[in-house]
Amino acid sequence: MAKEKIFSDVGEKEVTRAIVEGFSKTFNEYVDSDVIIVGGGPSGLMAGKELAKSGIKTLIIERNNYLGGGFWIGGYLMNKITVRAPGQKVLDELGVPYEKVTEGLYMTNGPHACSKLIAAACDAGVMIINMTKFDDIVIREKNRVAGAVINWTPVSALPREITCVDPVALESKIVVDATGHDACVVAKLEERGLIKTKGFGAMWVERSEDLVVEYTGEAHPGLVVMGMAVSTVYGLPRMGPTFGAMLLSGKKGAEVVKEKLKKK
Ligand code: 48H
Repeated sequence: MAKEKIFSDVGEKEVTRAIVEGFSKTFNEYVDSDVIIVGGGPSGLMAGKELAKSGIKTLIIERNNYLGGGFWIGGYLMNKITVRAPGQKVLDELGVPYEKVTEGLYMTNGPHACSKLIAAACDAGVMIINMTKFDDIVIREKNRVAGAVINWTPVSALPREITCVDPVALESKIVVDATGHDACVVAKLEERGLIKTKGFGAMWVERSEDLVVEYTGEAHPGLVVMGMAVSTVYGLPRMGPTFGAMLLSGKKGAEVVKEKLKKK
């Protein structure tokens, strides 16, 4: 007697069509978004979650095939994530278990914290495109940032002689630079003499985290900066392997974006 089949009769062509059509539909819809967040690290994911939760059409573009940036492995190749108070309140919100190390310092496991944050952003309705590298800015009247020029990461990674492939552009009301130390979006404004960045300063955790949250905001019309990119833009001290400011900067950045969208 023939064994009963476990799986359906769906073949390769249906699988391929599902992927191509599904991606095209999403991509087509998000060619025009309210907000494009460049960078899917802790600050970008946090902001994306908050924005999408408020019904704002939010797209995260991430150059890697994974999300989370530096949030998987906190520091020194040891996957413990620390947050200084009040960062643990965000861990509570995300349902991430943690331990108290000492008064004002909390510790959790990177994979657990990062996967919960990614899931929260996805649950809130953020659209995510991976393996997509931010390449340049779209500029409109009065040098307002109005979108992102992107290309597939493998195309950007190969020498020009063998990948002479033009990028495409996405439009949005606001662009967010959440690309970490390199502040890649701001760098494109700087290349054109539209902004001057200072580069992040030496480590001084007690100062750094408050300042990063304080300076999170619009760095140029249409461009909001959050996370470690804030330190790079304003020359603030770095904080080392602790993430409270990244999470709170993402939250504050989302509030700034919401205010900007109200005025548009
Ligand atoms: C698409 C890009 C591009 C690009 C980069 O580095 P991240 O984790 O950034 P933050 O700011 O959310 O968090 C910083 C934190 O991880 C950290 O490094 C800390 C606290 N350091 C302290 C210190 O003293 O050093 O994530 C940025 C994300 C990554 O996933 C990148 O792959 C992505 O942005 N990205 N995506 N196009 N051109 N550049």
